[in-house]
Amino acid sequence: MGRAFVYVIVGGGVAAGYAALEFTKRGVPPGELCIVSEEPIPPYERPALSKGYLLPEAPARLPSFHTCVGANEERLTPKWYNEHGIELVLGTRVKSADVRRKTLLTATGETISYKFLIIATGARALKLEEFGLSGSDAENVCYLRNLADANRLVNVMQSSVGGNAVVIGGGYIGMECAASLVINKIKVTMVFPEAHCMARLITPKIASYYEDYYKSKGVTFIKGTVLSSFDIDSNGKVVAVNLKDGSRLPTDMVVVGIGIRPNTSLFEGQLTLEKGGIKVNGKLQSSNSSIYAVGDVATFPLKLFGETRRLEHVDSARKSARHVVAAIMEPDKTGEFDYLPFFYSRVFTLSWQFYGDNVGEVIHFGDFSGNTFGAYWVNKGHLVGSFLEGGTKEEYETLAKATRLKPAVEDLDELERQGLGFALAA
Ligand code: FAD
Ligand code: NAD
Ligand code: ISD
Repeated sequence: MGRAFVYVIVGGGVAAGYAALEFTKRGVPPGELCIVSEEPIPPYERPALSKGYLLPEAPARLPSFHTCVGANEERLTPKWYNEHGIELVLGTRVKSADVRRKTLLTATGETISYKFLIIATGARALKLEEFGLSGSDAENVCYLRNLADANRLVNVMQSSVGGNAVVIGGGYIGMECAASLVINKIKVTMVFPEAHCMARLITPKIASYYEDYYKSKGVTFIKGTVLSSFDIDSNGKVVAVNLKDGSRLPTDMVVVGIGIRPNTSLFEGQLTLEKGGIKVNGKLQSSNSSIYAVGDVATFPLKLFGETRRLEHVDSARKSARHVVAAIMEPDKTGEFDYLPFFYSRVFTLSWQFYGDNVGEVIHFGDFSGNTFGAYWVNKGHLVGSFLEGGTKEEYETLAKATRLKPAVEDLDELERQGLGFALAA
């Protein structure tokens, strides 16, 4: 059995939702677009899962955060897809792809063929087992990638109120979940191997601000070590976390956020991969001219910095998705994807934004004993990256504009003195 479409998107996450909206804006006729997704629900704004979804009071729930509300665009409900003649094949994993025949085979045995394929399979959470550890299947060990994980985390949190949690990993998931756990009245210990939190992105000085803030909320940090094993009771629940440094942390629950792997396996051996993702050109087209890739799974040329990157953030998923649709539907009118990396987070009353690249010398500015401070990264005499905590909408916009311009920086002391003023003048 088989069906044929002009456009098929494999994966039904953030990028798929934004691509669907763009297809309709560009007038795709009904019946030409199909989205196949392992998830049983239409695309939603994944960032909500570690923020509003975990709140103890008035939590965010679907359908309120279907794409594309995160970019203040239309909310695409199942009815919307239906009205636009977009075929949603949900709860269905694609188990193999044949790029020569231009077909996908689903786990239900259906063959779906395409003229153009967009790979939007995102990424999966790394499991402890991949680091030689065990215990991921214990009933109070939680990961967070999709709605099913979020529902599980909510249930485990609700039965741990007043108790303790250990958060493994000091990256984005670790920091955002730790904040949510605190808000749910759970005492948190964070464990990670680096010297400070968010080591992939921020400086020790910025990290120290956030760690102090978290400590003021009762969070304990255990750094420079990793988990060695869990103590699991006869009911299959973790009761304590043992660390390599010899310490033992009794706990009611565990959250694990130790990074991701892009979902490339369908195409390994068929398409060129680079930096862990599907390699695409400036039109987001893979080594096969009928196949494109966007979002977390795509390694694309970052024109601004003259190198290829794979990014794991929602803005890049949204913008690459919009661009790919333009590149497919109007190839002659569409230039190369020219993206300024943008990452952000919001926890407690904190809120930061980052633009560009975090390489080169770092100049901090602002008031680290107050609420508004930031940093610039200067590489080869040019400003290439910027970070701001507690900025206004206008300040963030200014920072984004200035970072894209990569202005020359002659005097680092002067840059430090000017702080945000430098971006305003750029
Ligand atoms: P995804 O949104 O992950 O979608 C991939 C889809 O493909 C999924 O539906 C998956 O089930 C499906 N799929 C995979 N393989 C198959 C297959 N074989 N067959 C069928 N379907 C398949 N970024 C930020 O910038 N800010 C944030 O605050 C932020 N918060 C986040 C919070 C959480 C909890 C998580 C997990 C991520 C967060 N991110 C954030 C990252 C952001 O959500 C991702 O960068 C974004 O979702 C990537 O979009 P995507 O469409 O590429 O992948
Ligand atoms: P991450 O890469 O941000 O952090 C992984 C962390 O795992 C590292 O900081 C490290 O401390 C830790 N780690 C690695 N190996 C370990 C080990 N063996 N034992 C203990 N700790 C170990 O990944 P994440 O936090 O899992 O986030 C997953 C994905 O979700 C990422 O793609 C991220 O971009 C995305 N996300 C983004 C946001 C945001 O942008 N605000 C929020 C949530 C999630
Ligand atoms: O996707 C990302 C991310 O989360 C980062 O911190 O890319 C960056 C790089 O790792 C650094 O620019």
